[in-house]
Amino acid sequence: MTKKISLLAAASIAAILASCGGGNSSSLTPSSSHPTGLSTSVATSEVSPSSSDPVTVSSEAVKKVVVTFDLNYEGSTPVTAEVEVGKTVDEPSNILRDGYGFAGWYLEASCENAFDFQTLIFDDLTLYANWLKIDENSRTATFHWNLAGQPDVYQTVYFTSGGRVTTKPAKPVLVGYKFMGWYNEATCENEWAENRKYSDNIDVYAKWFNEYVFEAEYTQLVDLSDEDIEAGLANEFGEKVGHGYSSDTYGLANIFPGRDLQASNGFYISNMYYRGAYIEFDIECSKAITDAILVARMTCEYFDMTFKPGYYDFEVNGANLDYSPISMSCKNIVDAGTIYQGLAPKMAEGGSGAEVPFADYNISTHVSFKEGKNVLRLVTNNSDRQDQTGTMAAMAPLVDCLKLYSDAELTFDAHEDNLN
Ligand SMILES: [Ca+2]
Repeated sequence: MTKKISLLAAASIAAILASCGGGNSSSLTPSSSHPTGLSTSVATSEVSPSSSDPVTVSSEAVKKVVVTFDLNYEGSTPVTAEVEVGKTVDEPSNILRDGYGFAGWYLEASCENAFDFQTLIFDDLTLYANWLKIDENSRTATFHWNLAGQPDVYQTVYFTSGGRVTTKPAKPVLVGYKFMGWYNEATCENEWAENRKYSDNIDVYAKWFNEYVFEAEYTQLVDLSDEDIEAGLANEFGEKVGHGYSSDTYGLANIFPGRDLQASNGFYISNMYYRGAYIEFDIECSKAITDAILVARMTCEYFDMTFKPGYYDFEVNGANLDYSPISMSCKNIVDAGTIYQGLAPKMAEGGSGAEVPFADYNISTHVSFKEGKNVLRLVTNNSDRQDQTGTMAAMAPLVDCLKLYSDAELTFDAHEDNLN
């Protein structure tokens, strides 16, 4: 029996070790360390009253603190995890006790204040397991992944009949998806009321949106329409016109490398510095939707810039999206030990050429697409010429990519030949 509990402790430590590197406990994936149902399982092993010495794992690489997981019952063996200062700790899996259901980690042995695993840890910390004795009043809340390709159960927790579900699993995270909350049914129509009291076992289902990343450098830059040529948006060869600082650019020359700016896919589109300039994303949608989430990854060049509807537009099938003003700042950009104010380092006297890294900006949570083909355009709609910016005739962001979230299937007509 002693051997069995030792193996259990070792497994927990291995799970902690396996997840310590990233320092982000919220990334629960269906890997071998995933806590699917494990942290709430009922142990069949007996508990050994043997050594109570914590098992500590050492590393000298970076400053670390120790989180001790005290199982909080007589004879239990605590496990510990080393965490980089300022990071989160992962919740250990497979926490077992005979006759009890695991009911979460608390800040004190009396289990009054639940620990939030999103908390950044700066000092040594001890957490205490809470347990619910399994009896005729015990009920289970089963949280389901509710996503094809994933296991059925994400986590099961115990609660007392007539009470609230006091132990809630950490928010599930999965690359390529966005978790949208817990729902009462697999079809995700009614949001789960987590503060309600329940008398019977319940099932709760995760709602997911697919994540799509559409790169600006894969939008159409050549073979533009005669209409665009006549409007001066493309040259006589059908290449998209860009206005740069000192000269015009055409077609694929509007693509710039941006690895240093943390550009998705390593490239972005610039030079849309004149009224009417646009970047168009042609998107096929599997069904009519009204609740897609749109995030634009952008940055500013040369100057602080503020964008708002009517000045720089996000146009879906001809209608402008309403969005809250977005301010981008070149201030406080640190490069080679210098803090630059007002102008990007590439413009400041003695500047090194460094620019402002790309960032994600929330545009809308209510984007409507129709079934079939949709056109999403980013349109420069101002003529704010800045004195120092050469031939540039408007304010516009550098555009890296769009991120769209929806339960529909979205297909981007990507011109991947642009980078060949
Ligand atoms: Ca990009």
